[in-house]
Amino acid sequence: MRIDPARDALIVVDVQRDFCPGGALAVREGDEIVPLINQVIPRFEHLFFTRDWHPADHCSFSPKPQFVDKSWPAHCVQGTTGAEFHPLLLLPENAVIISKGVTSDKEAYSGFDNTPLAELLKKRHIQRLFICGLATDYCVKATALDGLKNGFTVVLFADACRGVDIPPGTVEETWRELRDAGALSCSTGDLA
Ligand code: VGL
Ligand code: ZN
Repeated sequence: MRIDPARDALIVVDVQRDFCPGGALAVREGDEIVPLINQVIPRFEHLFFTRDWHPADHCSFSPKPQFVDKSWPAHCVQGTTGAEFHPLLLLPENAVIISKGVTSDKEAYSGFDNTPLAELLKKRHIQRLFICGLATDYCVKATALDGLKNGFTVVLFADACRGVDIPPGTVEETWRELRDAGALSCSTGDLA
């Protein structure tokens, strides 16, 4: 897989403390993807880091979160430690941070949902998106599907994604859905 730095963008989805082990909505092995992402970051000129950035009374929060019904423990509350990017994640100066889910009454899994992401990518004449991050079955999936809907070629760094996987099998099903929708996948080690 050869990167064209002028036409390719890297989108790192929600690699935040709350989605990593020890966090409020921890994804199993969520932190294991950080060194893999750090390895590919220098290959890209166009870098976008999405973050879940919820108000404290966000509509997805529940004191009895069920997960399967998309009710969650409070997570990634604006300005809190849990909302910070993983401390070891490289964040180059030229990276663009895309905040989503920023109003109480609206859920937003996709990095394109009520953000300037599509407009920024089009302004930069980006054609292909490389996507990785957390969680495979929610925000990575929604971002990848919206990328396809917006006309981009989408390639997932499969080894640099981890999912919630409740119930078990959800992540596997997600990969099928992404493939059926036209997304491609590769490994971070495949970059020439
Ligand atoms: C996410 C559940 C709730 C994600 C965000 O980043 O995939 N999942 N909020
Ligand atoms: Zn959220």
